[in-house]
Parts: sequence; structure tokens; C-alpha cells
Amino acid sequence: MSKRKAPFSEDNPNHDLCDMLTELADYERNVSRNIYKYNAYRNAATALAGHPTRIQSGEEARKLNGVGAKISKKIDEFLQTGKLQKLEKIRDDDTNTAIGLLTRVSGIGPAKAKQLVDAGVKTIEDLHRHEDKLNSHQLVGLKYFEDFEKKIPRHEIEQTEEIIKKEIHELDPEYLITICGSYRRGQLESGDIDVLLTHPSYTSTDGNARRSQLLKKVVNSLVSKKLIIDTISLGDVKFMGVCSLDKLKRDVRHGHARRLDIRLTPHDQYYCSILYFTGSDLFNKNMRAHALQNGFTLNEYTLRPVGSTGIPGEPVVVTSEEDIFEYIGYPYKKPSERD
Ligand code: 8DG
Ligand code: CA
Ligand code: CA
Repeated sequence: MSKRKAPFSEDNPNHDLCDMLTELADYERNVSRNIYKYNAYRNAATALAGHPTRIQSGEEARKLNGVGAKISKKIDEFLQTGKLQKLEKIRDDDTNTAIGLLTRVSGIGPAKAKQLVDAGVKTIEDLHRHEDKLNSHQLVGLKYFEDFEKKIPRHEIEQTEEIIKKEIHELDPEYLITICGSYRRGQLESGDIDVLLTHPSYTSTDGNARRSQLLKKVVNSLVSKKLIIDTISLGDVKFMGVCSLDKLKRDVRHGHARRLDIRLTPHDQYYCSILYFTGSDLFNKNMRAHALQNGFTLNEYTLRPVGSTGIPGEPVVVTSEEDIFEYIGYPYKKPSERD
């Protein structure tokens, strides 16, 4: 997951309330490590962000899906006083703000952040002085801290896509490549670049021997083209790293470093993976729930019927995203309609 979700748009009439709920959500995830509360605040923020008019009271907000009694009280306090005592206290606490800051570094999770803060490491400068406390992923996160916080404009991902496809197809024209995530949903900016890769010679039952080379060959060629400038991790089926157009495009000067993930999936699982990695997160949740209601279990690999025994059967054959929608009786939604 990319670290920071897009802030709710400024033209949404409740964006201040959404910001308040998002700040509470981040606190619950990073400091309290209470994922249940994190989800509750995020769901409420999403509900408010989708509401077309200004909310006038907690009571009005409560009518929305995802806003309960406790959150509606907070909304009342915020509407009446312009702030929230709970948030003021959270912001006043140095430990909280330090943990909040450190978890913005790619590779540093809430537990690691707490450990660092307890050891007196509280700022980005502190991290630079204590690099011995960081693993290789966290070191890359620190190196590109400012760049990774920046959103990637759509046209830059388009340029990157063109280079990636050209390069990989020169290697082998049979590779299939799709950039998923928020980019595929048509967003104007994204947090990272999510590439999905497959090859007809690699299926879930066959081609495992070649598997390890399929991804490594691609990564090596993008490294030698100087598109990939750093590696966080490289396994048989997943690459996590950093790319930049700096050395490739004449019109790009001091281009930013961007987080790039490349996943290799078996050919027969490609469309379930595309669906999953296109998201959004919430859309996936709804789609999985709908699949279950219609007797199927859906994940990033397969769609399988669930019989009366509750045990999933053999995966059904999927040759497009549309197939998946059809099997589970869900009206097809274009990627741009999945937010
Ligand atoms: P962004 O990068 O612009 O912030 O948005 P995104 O592209 O929608 O989010 P992402 O964090 O890069 O994840 C890509 C897709 O992966 C997401 O849209 C849906 C799917 N996905 C989930 N759950 C999770 C998860 O827990 N981890 C990851 N890495 N991906 C997930 O549905
Ligand atoms: Ca991602
Ligand atoms: Ca993404």
C-alpha cells in the first residue's frame, strides 16, 4: 500500500470534517495500533466525503452509513467549537507526533516507529544519525523521504509506462504488462506505480522453473536503462523499488524518485490480479462480499465456487475482467468507476 492516501478534495463541502477524521484514523493506526478504530474513522471520512452538502450536525451525519454515536459526538464538538479536544491533546504529545512522522518513512511501521522513539530517535535528522538502526527498505525510504511524499502526476506515469512496455517488449514481445492502482482508475495523480506482469509460459500449474528468470530479466533491463534507480527487494514474483525519469527524458530535469512495484502473476490468474490491484480498496471489499453472496470466493489469484460444504472448488476459467463480473452477477464497472 502506498503510505499516504490522497487527502479529501478541498471542494468537498465537508473536507474539514474529513481531515479531522483522517487525522484520528492515522493516530489509531500508527500510535494506538487499533485497526478497528482506524477503519471506523476512515469509513466515516469516506461517507462524509461522498455527501454532496455541508453537514450541519452530528445527528445529520449519523444518518450516513459508517457514522456511529461516538463519531457523531465528535462532529458536533468540531462544528460547535472549530476544534476537537482529543486531537489537540494528541497533537500536543511529542511521542505521538514523532511516531506519526517516522511512520511516513517507507518501510517504517508503527511498531518500529515506537521502538525508535523510545530509543530517542524522533526526527528525520535523528534517523540520518542512526542509520545503523534501519534495515535496507527503511534506508531507501529515508533516502527518498521527500520524493516519496510527493504525488506522481498522471503524464509522468504515462511516460514511464511507455518506457517500461517498450523495454520489456524488446526483451520478449509475449510479456503482458498492465499498470494498475489509482492510475488505472484514471486518477490525475498517484502515490506509487503498480505494475502487473505476466507471460504465457508461466501458469499456476506450469512454468515454475522459468518463473524466477521472468521477473529478474525485466528488472535487470530496467536497471540497465536507468529507469530503476534503487531496489528495496527482489524475489521471484515481486519487485519493490524506485524509478526515475531523470536520466531518460530530456524534458525532465531533477525528476523525482518514485516508488515502483512490479508483480509477476501466472497467466491464468492475471485478470483476478488486475482486478485486485486496480482497487479501490473499498471497491474490492464490496466486490468480494457480492461474490460470496452469489456463491463464489474471490481473491487476488482466483475466483472459485463455494459449494454447500463451504469448501471452495476449483478456480473457474477467467480470460478477462468482464468474466469475473459476469460469473458473480455484478454489473460491469469500468476502472474509472471503481472509486
Ligand atoms: P495510491 O497508490 O494512488 O495511493 O492509490 P492505490 O493505487 O489505490 O493504492 P495502493 O496502496 O497502491 O494499492 C493498490 C491496490 O491494491 C488498491 O487500489 C487495492 C489493492 N489492495 C487492497 N488491499 C490492499 C492491501 O492491503 N495492500 C496492498 N498493497 N494493496 C491492496 O485492496
Ligand atoms: Ca502500491
Ligand atoms: Ca498505487
